[in-house]
Amino acid sequence: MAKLKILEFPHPRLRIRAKPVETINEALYQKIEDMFETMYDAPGIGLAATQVDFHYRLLVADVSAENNEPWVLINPVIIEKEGLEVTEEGCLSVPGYFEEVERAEHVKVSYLDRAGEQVQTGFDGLLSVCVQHEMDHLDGKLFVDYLSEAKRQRIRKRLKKNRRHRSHETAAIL
Ligand code: GNR
Ligand code: NI
Repeated sequence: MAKLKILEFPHPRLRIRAKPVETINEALYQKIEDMFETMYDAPGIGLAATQVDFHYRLLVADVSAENNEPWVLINPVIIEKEGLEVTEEGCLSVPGYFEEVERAEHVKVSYLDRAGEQVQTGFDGLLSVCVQHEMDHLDGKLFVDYLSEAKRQRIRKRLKKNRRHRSHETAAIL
C-alpha cells in the first residue's frame, strides 16, 4: 500500500482527458488499493485516477461514515440523469474551498466493477454528486469550472499563495 500525491489546481495534468482502462490486472488492483488509502487518509469521499496523475478512467468512492462501503467504477458512462440539486462541493485538488454546484439529482451509470463485470447502478444523494464530480475529473474538469471566472481566479491565486507559505513551513520543520 502507498499513499499517492494529489495534484492541485491549477496543475496542468488535472486537465488531461483519461483513457479507457483496457485490462484489469494486478497493477490496476494495486492502483485501486493505493487510491483508497489516499482517499481515506485525506480524508475524502471520492478520488479520481486523474488526481493522482494516473490518466485512466477509474474512480473510487466511499460516502459511508464507517468507511466500509467502497465503490470502484471503471470506464463509467452516465446513461440516465434525472432532476437537479445544488450541493456545497469541495475537492482534494482544490483544498480549503467549498462552493455550491448544481448537478443531476439521480444518475444511472454503466461501468465495469472490480471483477471486470459490466454493470449498471443508480446513484442518489451524496454518492450521485460524488460520482459526477469524479467523472468530471476523468474529463479534465474541476468543480471550480462551474464558478465565475473571477471566483476561479481568486481561488487559483489564494491557493498559490497558501502553497508558498506551506512550503516555507515544511522547510522550517526540516
Ligand atoms: O472529499 C470530497 N468531498 C466532496 C464533497 C462534495 C462534493 C464532492 C466531493 S468529492 C471530494 C473528494 C474529491 O476531490 N474527489 O475528486
Ligand atoms: Ni475532486
